[in-house]
Amino acid sequence: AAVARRTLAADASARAARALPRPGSPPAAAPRAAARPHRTVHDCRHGTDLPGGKVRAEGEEATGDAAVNRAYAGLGATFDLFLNAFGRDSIDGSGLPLIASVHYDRDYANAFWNGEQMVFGDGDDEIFLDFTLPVDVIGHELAHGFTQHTANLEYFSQSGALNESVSDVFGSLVKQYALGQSAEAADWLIGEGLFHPNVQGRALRSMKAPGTAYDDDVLGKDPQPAHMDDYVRTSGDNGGVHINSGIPNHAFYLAATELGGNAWERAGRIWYDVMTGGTLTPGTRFAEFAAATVKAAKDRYGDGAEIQAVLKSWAAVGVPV
Ligand code: ASN
Ligand code: ZN
Repeated sequence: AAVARRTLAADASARAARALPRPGSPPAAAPRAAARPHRTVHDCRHGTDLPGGKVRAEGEEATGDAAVNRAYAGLGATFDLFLNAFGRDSIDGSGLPLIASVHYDRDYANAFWNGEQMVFGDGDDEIFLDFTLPVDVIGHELAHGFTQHTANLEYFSQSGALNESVSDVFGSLVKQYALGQSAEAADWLIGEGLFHPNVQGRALRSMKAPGTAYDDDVLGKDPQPAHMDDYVRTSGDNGGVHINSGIPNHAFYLAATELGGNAWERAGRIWYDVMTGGTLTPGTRFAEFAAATVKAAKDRYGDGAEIQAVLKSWAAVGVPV
């Protein structure tokens, strides 16, 4: 049966190779058009119907609404990172149109990827400002789409914390790439500028120093660990996906700063290779992910500084490789 299948496949491809171009199709040697984003921003006008009314499409000029324009720019910044740093055409690798809705609901203090698009609230104006403000938050939400189209890490427990961490990694890289910042110059914060001035804190999370992003009377203290010894076992937050992401977040930070230079070039490429390499499963846990980064570092860079940096980083956060 296997032989027969191969023969059939060979026949089919030979037929395809002999096929004449259809009238109107471009000549075979024509260069492919450069990939470009296909963005659409919608306005929910404080309702919850998605996507809401279209207010800005690709190529249209800025509107009078800063949230719309920030979302549009953030989609572009994320598209640019994936294309220019990794050669990926949009988050699915096939030019997926990028859709965002702003002004979702009233006093909505979050942003999310719903499987098809991004959604941003205006914040509650007591703790959170507008969720389109930090470009890394836009990158974070879109990176959930990237994960959905690649490793599809299950949003629970360790695989969920990896899903969250991958969104923080690529969200932070979107910001670093947009600002042209090296690993040394980057703040490694997620959601800097999102808190209301009343809040005692700089950001939602810190990849450089998990657990120190905020310490506030109302919010309490940033609960993120930076080491497996402090892994938080909880039934809340899908098993602490936004908490324990501090551990792989910190490993990425350590690898990127150990290597130095632009984080998207080597550390980012290794993490990208892991996500797109086809070896992860939805249930992948920290140790398996760490082993995959070691293999990816070796496959791409051989026995050099990269694999050493990756090994050292996972050891520093207590994940065995
Ligand atoms: N903003 C959150 C996130 O992207 C929403 C959520 O909990 N899924 O992680
Ligand atoms: Zn997330």
